[in-house]
Formats: sequence, C-alpha cells, structure tokens
Amino acid sequence: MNTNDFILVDGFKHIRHIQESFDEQEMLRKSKSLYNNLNKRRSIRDFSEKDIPIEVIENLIKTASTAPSGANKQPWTFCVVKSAEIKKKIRFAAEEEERKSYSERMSDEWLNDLKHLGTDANKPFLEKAPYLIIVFKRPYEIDSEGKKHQNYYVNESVGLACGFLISAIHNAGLVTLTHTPSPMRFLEKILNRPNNERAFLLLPVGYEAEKTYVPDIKRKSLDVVMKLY
Ligand code: IYR
Repeated sequence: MNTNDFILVDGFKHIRHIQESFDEQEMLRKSKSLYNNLNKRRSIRDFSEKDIPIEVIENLIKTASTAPSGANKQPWTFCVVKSAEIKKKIRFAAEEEERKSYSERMSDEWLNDLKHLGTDANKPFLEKAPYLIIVFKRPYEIDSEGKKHQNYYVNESVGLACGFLISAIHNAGLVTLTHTPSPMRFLEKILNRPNNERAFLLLPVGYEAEKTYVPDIKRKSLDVVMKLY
C-alpha cells in the first residue's frame, strides 16, 4: 500500500485504510478459533511467583491501548507494579478495605451470591503475582496552563481497554483476575497519581500456580445472550 495515500476532510488528514478480510470458510475458522481460545479464559486467584519479561507486560499494555475511546482521548494510565515493597503496601491496604466490605458493607444477598466462588478478604495474589497492573481512568486532562479538558465515555473506553488487556494476557498464556477492592482510593495515594486519575481496576498478572482449581461455573448459552431480529 502506498503510505502517502491520503485525503483531506475539513482540512484534517485521513489516511488510507485496508482491512484484511477472509473468505467465508477462513472467517468461520478464525472466529471459532478465537472463541475456543477465549472460552478457556478463567479468573485465577492462585499465582506462581515465576517472573515474566517486562517486554511481555509492555506488549500487553500496548495491546490494551489499541482499544477505541471517546474522541480518541485514550483516557487511561496503566501502572505496573513489580516492587515487592509497593505490592505489600497494596495488599495491606486492600485487605483492610476488603475486611470491612465482607464484614459490614456487602449485603447478605451479595455475600450469598459470592459463596460459590470461594472469595474472602485475604488477597495473597497481590504479593505473589510477579506484576500488578492498576488501571486508572482519566475523567479530564489538565493542559500546561492548568486548564481542565474533559474526556468522553470514560468508563466505556477504559472498560474496553481492560477487555483488550484481559484477552491479551490470556493469549500470552498468562492469567489474571479483575480485582476491585472497594473503595479504591488508596491505590491513588500509594502510587502517587495525579488529581485527574481514579483507580478503575487492579489486575494481577502471572503464571497460574502449579495446581489450580476454579469454581465449576458455566457461561450463559448463545440463545440467552443473543437475540436475532
Ligand atoms: N471485591 C471483593 C468482593 C467481590 C465482589 C464481586 I461482584 C466478585 O465477583 C468477587 C469478589 C473481592 O475482591 O473479594
């Protein structure tokens, strides 16, 4: 493709795009293959301490950062924690909040809904996993003159980026868990984040522990989740 091929739309440069497409048989094969692969993904709470090259983490975050976002503002920051000292601080603060959540804040119905997953306030994975990725959303930006500029569809955009990230982690043969200690403000403090960032999701990343068990739960079937009109 000639990379110099462009047009101007209202004075803005639009470059030529060519989406690679496939014949129907290949399209069927590829769509099924990705489904079969992602259908093997599980949320994992038992991690091995085995290290992962930082380049892998960088590739995972580059992949997450390809997600679409409102007005292409890319309103996210991915903080990567390898430091044992910071992981310890995060675990201590998260467990403190979680103990309050499990004992006071969560309703009986909520606790009952979680019973079959076997979760509790103890979060050893926050120290065991070789990396923690803490995703921050940026509801607004501050320019060099201190003026605020809003971002758009921030939750949707950052949620999409997290989806891409989780798929990329699974694709690399690693495991993760969408951990949402609540409230999450302690993460902003420990990581010294600027005022325009709010913690969105915490993902431990690593290999799964040698002998791992997961709850025997099922995905909803296609006829339940898809309605064809
Ligand atoms: N945030 C708590 C509780 C929790 C809530 C839901 I909804 C889950 O699907 C799993 C856990 C925790 O991390 O334990």
